[in-house]
Amino acid sequence: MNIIRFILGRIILFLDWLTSPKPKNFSSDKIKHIQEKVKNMEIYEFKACPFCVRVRRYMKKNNISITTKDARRNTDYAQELIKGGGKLQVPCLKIVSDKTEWMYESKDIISFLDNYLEINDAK
Ligand SMILES: N[C@@H](CCC(=O)N[C@@H](CS)C(=O)NCC(=O)O)C(=O)O
Repeated sequence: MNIIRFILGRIILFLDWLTSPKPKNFSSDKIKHIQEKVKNMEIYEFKACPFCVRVRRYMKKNNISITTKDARRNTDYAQELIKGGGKLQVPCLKIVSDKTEWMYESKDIISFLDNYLEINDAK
C-alpha cells in the first residue's frame, strides 16, 4: 500500500510539474497587496497530496506566496497541526491573529483566498 501511495505521489508531482500553471500577469502593486494580506498565513501540506497540489497550483497562478509547512516530513509541524487544528489532515490554512483560525478543505481554502484577495479565479 505504501509503495502504491509513493508511486501515485510521484506521478502527481510529475504531472503537476509538467502542467504547472503560469503566474498571471498582475501588477507589482497587486502582488504587493496580496503579499501584505497573506503575511500572517501558513499552509500545512504534504508535497504529493493531490488536494495540496490543487491549492499550490491556485496560489502559483495567482501570485500568492504563503509559507508552507510539510507535515509529512516534519513531525513538529504535524504536531502543531494536530494541536492547533484538531486533526492531521492537509491542506490546512492557518490564519494567525488574536483568534488564530485553522481552515481545512482545499476548496474552502481556495474559495476563502479568492474572496479575501479579490481574485475571482475559484472554480
Ligand atoms: N477533502 C479534503 C481531503 C484532504 C485529504 O484527504 N488529505 C489527505 C492527504 S491527500 C490527508 O490529510 N490524509 C491524512 C493522512 O494521510 O494522515 C480536501 O479537499 O482538502
